[in-house]
Amino acid sequence: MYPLNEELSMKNILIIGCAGQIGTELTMELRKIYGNEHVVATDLKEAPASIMQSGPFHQLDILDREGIRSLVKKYQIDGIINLAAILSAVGEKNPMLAWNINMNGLINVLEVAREEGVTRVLTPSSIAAFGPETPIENTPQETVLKPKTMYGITKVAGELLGDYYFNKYGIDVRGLRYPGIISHEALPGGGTTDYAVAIYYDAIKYGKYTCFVKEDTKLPMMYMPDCLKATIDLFHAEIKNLKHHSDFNLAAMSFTVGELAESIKKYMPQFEISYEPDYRQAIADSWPNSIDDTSARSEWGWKPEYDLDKMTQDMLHHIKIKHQNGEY
Ligand code: NAD
Ligand code: AKB
Repeated sequence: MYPLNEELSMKNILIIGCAGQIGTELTMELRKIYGNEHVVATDLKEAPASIMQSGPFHQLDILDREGIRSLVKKYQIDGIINLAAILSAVGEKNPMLAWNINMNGLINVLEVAREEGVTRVLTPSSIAAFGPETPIENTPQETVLKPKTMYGITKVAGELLGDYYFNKYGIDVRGLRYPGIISHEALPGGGTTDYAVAIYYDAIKYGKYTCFVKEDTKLPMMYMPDCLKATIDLFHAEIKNLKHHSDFNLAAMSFTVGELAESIKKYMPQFEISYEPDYRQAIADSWPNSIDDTSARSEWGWKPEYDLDKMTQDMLHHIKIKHQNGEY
């Protein structure tokens, strides 16, 4: 699935934040590629059984720099993927928590990488790095970065830090500005784009959904298989081809909530949607409608596979099985 050039791959990878929406699936994909013992999974909380039973797992607080260091030494880690973060909606409820985890956590990762000779670090950014002054359609790679959320502020600072550690210390730090990620394996962790996941769960369980942003709210989104592919492909891209490092724009599809509901209605004609916008509307309104990801395409060959209807069919299929199995 992911052709791997020996020279581009790491030997032992540490994943921090493995139990979240992305980590739950990325950890297992990387274990398929590297072998279970070579992917060390960590999170503040316990991870799903699939992760804890298939390879090394440690409970680790990203704020514990010596804890990170001791795992890096123990497992001879040469690549770190940092997924621990407080996302936009939870971050606006508790901005100091978002600052602490997202910034002090990242600095711990980068400092351990520098001091212990870790070769490569991947730490995601987000469309939250953009703000209302950013061009809203086809947002360029190089553009205004004036986010209005604490989460977005930490993402911009994280991109700058990644490039700083690359230029000053030669650590190969890489990152992508993920759009909203949609998946059916693990629930999202408190972001603004969570409605695009919740809508499928409620469609199957109740046949209806009340959305916390308005019908015409349009955001860039991506289905998890494309997110995994992008992350793994960038992690293994040849460095000589990279002009960017920590801040790749990344796109797959963009749709309004109304269009998302119409897509579900194609397969569930009885589905109903209503709208009760809350504080997350302002966050969504500050983010772009669509993203220009030309740099990702030209520097490391990025190309998405899923569009809205293809994703909807797959999401409904998997969530229906979960519901039938009594999993939610
Ligand atoms: P998530 O909230 O689902 O998972 C984050 C994980 O970090 C959780 O398992 C949590 O337990 C863990 N964590 C929190 N505090 C920690 C701490 N102190 N120490 C160790 N672990 C801790 O997030 P996600 O959606 O998997 O996001 C992963 C990364 O991708 C984040 O950097 C996020 O900003 C970025 N991102 C995600 C999306 C998306 O739509 N999911 C979009 C853009 C960017
Ligand atoms: C959020 O909504 O906070 C995340 C993101 C786009 O970064 N899903």
